[in-house]
Amino acid sequence: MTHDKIFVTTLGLASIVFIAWFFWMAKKQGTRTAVTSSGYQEALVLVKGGYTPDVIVVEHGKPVRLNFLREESASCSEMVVFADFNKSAQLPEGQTVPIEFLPDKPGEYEFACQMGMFRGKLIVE
Ligand SMILES: [Cu+2]
Repeated sequence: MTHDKIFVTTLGLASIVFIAWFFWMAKKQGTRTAVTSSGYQEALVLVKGGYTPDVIVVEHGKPVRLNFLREESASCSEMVVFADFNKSAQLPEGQTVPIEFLPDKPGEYEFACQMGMFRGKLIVE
């Protein structure tokens, strides 16, 4: 192999490793909420064929507000349920619906549509 070929091969391998690492990390870490001026840990969750983001990271002991925006008409996603927090809400299409609760214990909590087909995870640290 010439030096050029070695260089190109190395670069190609490096970018594959980087892309794999990037998506793996992004999936693992989830989306951290931002603390807004209202004192809530807030995040916008898009509802369209699933939840985006589907892994949300918050800190325990601080109130959380997740703003769900449903951008589809499929009946599957018309409700979101946080069973562990006894919270659920109807999600009319095109409207932002806030869900507020106080996560007081660290852990991992699932949220889902009423049939459990769409799933997301809340990680409380
Ligand atoms: Cu569903």
